Amino acid sequence: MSDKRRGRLIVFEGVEGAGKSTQLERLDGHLARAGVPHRAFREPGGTVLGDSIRALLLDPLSTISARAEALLFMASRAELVSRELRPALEAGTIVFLDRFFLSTYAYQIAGRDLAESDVRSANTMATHGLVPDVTLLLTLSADVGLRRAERRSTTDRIERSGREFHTRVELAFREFTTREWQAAHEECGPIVALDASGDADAVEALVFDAVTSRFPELRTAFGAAA
Ligand code: Z5A
Repeated sequence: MSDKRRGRLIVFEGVEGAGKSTQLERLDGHLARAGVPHRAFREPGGTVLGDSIRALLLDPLSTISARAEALLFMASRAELVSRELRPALEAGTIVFLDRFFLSTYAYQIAGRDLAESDVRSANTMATHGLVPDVTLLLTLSADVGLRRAERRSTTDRIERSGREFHTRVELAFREFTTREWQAAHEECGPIVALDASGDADAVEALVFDAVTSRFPELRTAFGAAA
């Protein structure tokens, strides 16, 4: 399909507790202080329908089969892409997104063992061909990430999927950083792996470098905000 986008889609990915929300908030703060128009969304969610789906998907009391789970993530995504992401990008806005379809590839294909071809086809329908300008993949072991996330008072349904599930997810994310995998999955766009094991300031420096080297126009914005 033709791509009329003029904005930038910057996606954060990684295991639970990798620091995606923390880094997204920091980037968001830099751009806000510099007066650069931007939007931030998270998956699942970001629309009225998506927020209802999010509540269902994360509720520890929900019983959801693997295929239904994958399709619910897709429904939330389709709504977000058509109602929010595409219009914002076509208006020239920078869009930050906390998780996108790499998460489905990690959690539903590797984690739940669904067929890759089925999930990829459904995802093509959900994204309608939207490719991120860059995905910042925060790499961290599932163990460390879960320990960080456990500091929260509650755990959601997916967090409760067991250690083996989360190890499969971690290994999948690791595979996504390889050139071979990326060459076979062009729909994912460029993926930049960033070591998320340091403290939040160290990770922020890596994010800053990755974003400003890819989008030099933002270096000025960061400079103006400093
Ligand atoms: N999911 C899926 O299965 N399929 C899909 O297609 C999609 C998602 C899109 C969404 O839950 C769940 O849905 C998620 C994947 C699945 N489940 N799992 N498991 P969510 O949106 O509620 O959760 P999340 O995306 O995993 O976010 P998170 O747990 O909040 O992780 P995070 O955003 O990467 O981390 P954080 O909130 O920034 O930080 C977590 C804690 O660590 C917090 O206390 C921070 O202060 C601390 N932190 C952050 N950075 C650091 C550093 N560098 N050092 C030490 N401590 C840190």
